[in-house]
Amino acid sequence: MFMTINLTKLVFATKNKNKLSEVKNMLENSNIEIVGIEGEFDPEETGATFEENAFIKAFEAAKITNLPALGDDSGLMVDALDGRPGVYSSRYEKTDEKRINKLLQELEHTKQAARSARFVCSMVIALPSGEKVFSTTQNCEGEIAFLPSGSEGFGYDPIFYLPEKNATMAELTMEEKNKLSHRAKALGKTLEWLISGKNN
Ligand code: ITT
Repeated sequence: MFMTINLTKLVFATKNKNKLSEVKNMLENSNIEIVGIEGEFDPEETGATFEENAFIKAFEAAKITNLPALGDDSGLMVDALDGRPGVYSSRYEKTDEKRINKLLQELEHTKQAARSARFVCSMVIALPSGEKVFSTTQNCEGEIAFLPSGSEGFGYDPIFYLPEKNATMAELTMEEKNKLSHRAKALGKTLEWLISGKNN
């Protein structure tokens, strides 16, 4: 007998309120409901890749809530730093401001042509049983600016420059960011999979 899994309601396995608002905004006109996770949620991110960490978060949230869960692990990979901070993006320093300042300092002597970088987002759907039913990893290409600019978004957005927009990610509205970001692309693939019905 096949078991049909209800994948129209998912719990989002994050403590990051900005990620939650972006995903909720993108799902506004869909029939997929996403709910935040209540209380303490801080599983140890021991994975070596974004995908492994997204699974760790999704499985933990699915176990706690007994609902299918969506995990998002994301970060910034800078070519001149051989891909750092990468999976350590949130552990690179203690606050967004310190993370930005440290990164700008590390790139102090790096010319514009060598400042290419990408935001990466892995999304994984896990079930309370521990089964990983979906995963995708998507990128958004850009450059590290010389100075922070803009006050929208979060994290590294003020120093992530998008040449085609002539703006940093933090100078875009949430709607604009949600058309091109790593998270928007990953959620797009996730939705395609959810809607295609391959999940039942
Ligand atoms: P959860 O683990 O609870 O989801 P978190 O903020 O710790 O929350 P990550 O472990 O995935 O999330 O770390 C992501 C890091 O990359 C963190 O420092 C973010 O600020 C940064 N980041 C991720 N997406 C970003 C985005 O869209 N814009 C700017 N910075 C981003």
